Formats: sequence, C-alpha cells, structure tokens
Amino acid sequence: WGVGLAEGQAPTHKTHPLTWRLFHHDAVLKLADYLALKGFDGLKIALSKTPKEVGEMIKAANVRGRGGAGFNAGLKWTFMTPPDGGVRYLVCNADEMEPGTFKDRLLMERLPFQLIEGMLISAYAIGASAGYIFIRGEYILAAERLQNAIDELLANNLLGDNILGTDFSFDLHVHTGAGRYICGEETALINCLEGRRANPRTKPPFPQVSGAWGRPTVVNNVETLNNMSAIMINGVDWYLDLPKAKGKSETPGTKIMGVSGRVKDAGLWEVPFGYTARELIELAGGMQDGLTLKAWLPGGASTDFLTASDEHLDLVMDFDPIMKAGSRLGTCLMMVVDETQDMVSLSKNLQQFFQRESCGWCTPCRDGLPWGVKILDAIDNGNGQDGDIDKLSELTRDLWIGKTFCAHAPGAMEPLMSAIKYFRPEFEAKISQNSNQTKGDA
Ligand code: L3W
Repeated sequence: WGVGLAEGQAPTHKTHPLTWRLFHHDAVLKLADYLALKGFDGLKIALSKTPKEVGEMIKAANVRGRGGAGFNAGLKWTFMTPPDGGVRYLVCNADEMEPGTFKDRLLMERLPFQLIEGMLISAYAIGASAGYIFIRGEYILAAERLQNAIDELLANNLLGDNILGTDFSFDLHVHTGAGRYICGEETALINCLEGRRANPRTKPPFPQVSGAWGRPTVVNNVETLNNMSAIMINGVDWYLDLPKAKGKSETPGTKIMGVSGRVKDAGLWEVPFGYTARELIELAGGMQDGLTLKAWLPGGASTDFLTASDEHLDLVMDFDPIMKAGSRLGTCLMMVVDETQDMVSLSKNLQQFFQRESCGWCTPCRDGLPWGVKILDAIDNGNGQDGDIDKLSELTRDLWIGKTFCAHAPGAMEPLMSAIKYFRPEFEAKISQNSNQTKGDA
C-alpha cells in the first residue's frame, strides 16, 4: 500500500486515506481495532457540526463519484428535496459487476467499518434515517463481514437509535442482489431493492427527488463513501491538495486504481490522481515476459479501447484527460490486452456479456445487442461478409446515447466502436479469410 512513499515511510490517514489501516491489519474486522485506528473520529467531528455544514464540506471537496460517472457527490446531495418529515434513504451501490473491477470488494471485505462510518456521515448530512448496502450476491464474504460489523455497531450505540447519545438515528441493512449487471444503474438498483424487475426508470425524476419507495434517496458508490471520514478528520483543503503529490491533476483525493490482464503483478493501488496509464502498468510490473501491450480499457468493459501509443500511455488517469482521448475513465481499473490477443474475439466476448446483461426493457438494446454478437460471431468464425464492419459501425450509432432507455447499450458500444477505430485491419483480415463471400448481399 506504500506507493509514492519514501522507503521506510508508512502510509498514514493523510497519505493513503482509503487503505492506510491495512498497513496495520490485513483486515480490520473488530470494532476495537477500528477504534484504535481513528475509527469513528470522522463521525464524531461530523456530529459536532450541522448536517448542512457537513454537506457543504463534501461539496467543496468535490468528491467525484467513484462508480464510473464522476458526479460530485456533495452536489448530488444538494438535489434532495427538502425534508417533509418522511423517511429519506441513503443507498450504497455495492453492485460491483463491472468486468475487471474489484476495488469495492477489497474495501468491503477488509474495511467494513470504514464504509459504514462513511455512510453514517453521509446519512447525517442528507437527513437519511435508513440505509441499504446493495451488494452483488456473489460477494458473500463481504456481505457477511458487513453484517458482523453492523451487529457490533448496533451493540455499541454506533448504529440504530440516538447514535452516540445524539438525536441522529440510522438503520442500516445489507441487501444482496441476485446477479444482474444493470443493478449498478441507480434506478434499476432501486427497482430491485423494492422487489420489482430490475429495469432502469426514467430520469428525471432523479432518485434524490423520488427514489426508493418514492422517497428522496441518494445512491453513492462504496469507494465514494469511503472518503467521508478522512475528509472530516483532515479537512477540505487537505483533500483538495492530495493530487499535488503528483502535480499532474486537479481532481481531489486519492483513487484506488488497478491493472488486470497479462501483466506481471495485477492488483490495486491507492494513488493520488495524476498517475499516467504507463505508470500504472509499471506499478503492475509491466507486461509478462515475451508479451507486448496492444490495447487497454481504462476502467471496465463499458469504456473505450485506447492503444499502446505514447499519446495514450502518457494520458493521466483522470476523468477529463481520458474523456478528451475519447473514452470515459470508468472505474479506473485498467484491463490490458497484448499482441497475441485477437480484437475480434475479444470484442465478441464483451458484446456477449452486454447482450446477456441487457434488462430487455427497451427494443434497441434488447434486439440490437444480439445483432452485434451475431455479426461478430460470423466474422470470428470465418463467415464474415464485406459490409459487416459498416453494419457494426451503424449499430454503434443506433445504440448510442439518447436512442436507448439507459446507458447500458451505449456503454456496450464504446469498446466495439474503438476496437473498429483502432484495429480495423484485424476485422478486415478475418473477413477476407471467408472464401464464401456473398458480395453486396451480406
Ligand atoms: C440530479 C441531475 N442528479 C446526474 C446524478 C445521477 C447519478 C450520478 C451520475 O452512470 C455510467 C454508466 C455505467 N440532477 C443529475 C444528477 N445526476 N445528473 O449523478 O449520473 P450519470 O447520468 O452521469 O451516470 P449514470 O447513468 O448513473 C453512468 C456506470 O456509470 N453505471 C454505474 C455503475 C456503478 C456501480 C457501482 O457503483 N457499484 O455498479 C451504471 O450504469 O458504466 O455508463 O447518481 O443521479 N441533473
């Protein structure tokens, strides 16, 4: 966890606010251990302020949402409709199903109290009296550890009624999902939480106005919520200054970044914003012996392929630079592709995933994604036709933002569009292998 530190220097709550406790314990699973490492100091500071003051701090800190979209969490909180005496909810989005992404799992399995403390601070700020951790069903260990932490906190007046003797009360529940990628979309998540079919809802109204059971609801990602305690303890200016350690970004805070694929040492690192893609791959020990980097996805399957060019490898892994290069940052867990991997079958694999995970609610997504798979499968199996690449390109336009109900299909089109853009000769080569072309009638 000591990335960016001089030799012998230990990570602290100031240098590595998300993971420094793991320098002391492999996992912090007992309340006593968490309390000994500044546990709930952030909550105590928050409770000494008004909810409005806490909300203003988080908004000023510009904690950009870590689930993929990068929306300012504190600003999102301000969209809650004013209290009317009814219940308001805080939901933690722990449905981490983005391919290649496993940062929230680490935080929940090893630091369950830190997430709950972040939720308590956030719930206090937005006036929520009940909360849910919506966690993907496969994360069995994380769900167990969160439930154990909740039980211990309830027994110690750190959850439930009149927390620490104040007027603030908060009930928290762990809700396991049944395995649907679309539940990561906040309104599909809310439908699922209510026991309905998990398809997205129309936005607006946003959940902050009408969310779970029609009540004002904030949905924040696990990693986002993990930032709250450290901001209370160290202050907003400290958070804003964190990227100065690298000097290449103005996005506040640190981020759990990672690399998977055929690198020597795949994994996760907490670093300040400002690391380049090249530096992240170096942290992962570089490519495995004998392999050369060909392409990479910045953060999950629903981002765009970028290449091994210096222009792309020197990009700072940050929301705006990656967006300018044509992709979204996504979860910032890179997936690398080497020269031995075939972009057609890789694209097919990704599209099969998105097709399977479509909720089927809107026609373009439900019917369009299988078309993409069918064409890619034909090309991959030597049955490609002249014109197939044009058809795939047309599909990427037909399934783009504004033409589908939610971001699922447009997200699916990102890796496909960019694979064609940068690796078109690989598609053409496979099509030309088909000796049975029905020219002009594909
Ligand atoms: C009020 C406005 N609120 C935006 C809020 C909105 C949401 C957040 C981001 O996901 C990618 C997608 C997947 N008034 C607002 C507003 N908000 N404008 O800000 O919103 P948006 O629309 O930019 O993004 P999105 O559609 O929620 C975009 C990925 O994120 N995704 C997320 C998955 C996350 C997890 C996880 O955290 N475990 O699975 C799901 O679709 O890649 O392309 O809160 O309410 N005018």
